[in-house]
Amino acid sequence: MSSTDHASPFDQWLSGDPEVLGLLGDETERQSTTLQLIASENFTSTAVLAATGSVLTNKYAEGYPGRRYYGGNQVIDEVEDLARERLKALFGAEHANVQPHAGSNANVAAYMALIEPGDTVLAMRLDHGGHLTHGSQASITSKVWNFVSYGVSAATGDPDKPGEIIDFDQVADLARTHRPRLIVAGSTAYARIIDPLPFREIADSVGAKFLFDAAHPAGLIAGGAHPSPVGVADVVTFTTHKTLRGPRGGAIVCQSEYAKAVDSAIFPGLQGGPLENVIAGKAVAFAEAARPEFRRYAADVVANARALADAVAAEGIRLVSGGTENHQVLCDLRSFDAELTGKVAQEVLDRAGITCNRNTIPDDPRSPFVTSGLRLGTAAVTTTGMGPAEMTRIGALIGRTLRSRDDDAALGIVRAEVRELCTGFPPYPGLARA
Ligand code: DSN
Repeated sequence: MSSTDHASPFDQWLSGDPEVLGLLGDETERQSTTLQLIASENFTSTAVLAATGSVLTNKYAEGYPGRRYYGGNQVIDEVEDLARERLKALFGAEHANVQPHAGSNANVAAYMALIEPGDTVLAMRLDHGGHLTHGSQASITSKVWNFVSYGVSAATGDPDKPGEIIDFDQVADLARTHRPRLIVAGSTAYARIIDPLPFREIADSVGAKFLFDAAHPAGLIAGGAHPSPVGVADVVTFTTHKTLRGPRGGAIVCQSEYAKAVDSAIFPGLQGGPLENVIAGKAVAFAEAARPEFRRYAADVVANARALADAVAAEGIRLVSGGTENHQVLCDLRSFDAELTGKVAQEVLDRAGITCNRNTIPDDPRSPFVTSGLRLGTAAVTTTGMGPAEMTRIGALIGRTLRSRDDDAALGIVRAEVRELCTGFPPYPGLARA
């Protein structure tokens, strides 16, 4: 990234709306001067920003390329076809749907395509790392389908075999007992590789279909750092904005036999007009993820997560599952300070310019609003060019912040150090305030 600061086209185009322009400037400043450690976030390229902020937002395009319900979609068809072809090539998939507005929509559409209302689904427990759409009581999914949940094994306290990994014996037992029509792999807070093969074997043993929700590791899969579930699972859903580094949205790839059902589930089943500007941004991101340098990026994300995990562990914070194999570091704060909740830790880190989110940890005694854990992620900081040395420094800053949580002066010093660290790694030099 160049280091020249200049006014962006956005400044000019928004000059008639100083309120929104000001807020965009504030958020650019926040993203540039604080550490973005939310595991589900990233910095897109400026090419993705340009496509997402384009005239394609003006077009109604209900339907699919060649089968639209509105006129004037000749160019839009080419945009969506380009995105679909790039996505199929990226993952070696038979069919792609790039219209899901979000990962949640993609998951609900996959359920609609694969099973009937009332059918039983076996998916990961929310408090062990599963997603809301994996059957949480708060989600529509639990009202339409009958969810049974598997979790991770118990923590052992043994550093060589720490536990807290997916318990495939439990998955197999639950599958035999409940005979699900669908088994879901994938998580939102789990720091380990999820191997699709044992899930496939268990699904086959009970005649279930298999959905892999790759929302978090999609970029690691595209970059060759994690095994691909494509061709193993019947359907793979994911988000495009986490490790894949595209615009905010979802996508689905599947085997040809499910293509029609998946497409019908998204439109007209679940959504109306697709966001073709976002689909253009997805096309750009899929091409970027196919480049050799994205393989380096995916490997660096994982190496940085390991370095960050080591650094926070050195501060006395216990790592759920004993470490990490992906972009996430899941911290159990009770070892650091039994009184410190995830909520308080998130708030105090925010004050110091370190942005992350509180998270439940397996069998968390506290509520999901309070929690005993923190989830950290390295996808965004790796995009800015930070490496293991910066991760070590960030781990130490986190420790200092949490120890100094009642000391405003000490927090101010950390905040200044964070700002200085970020100055060397600007995510959008061209968008910096003049
Ligand atoms: N909320 C997203 C995350 O942070 O992982 C998942 O939807």
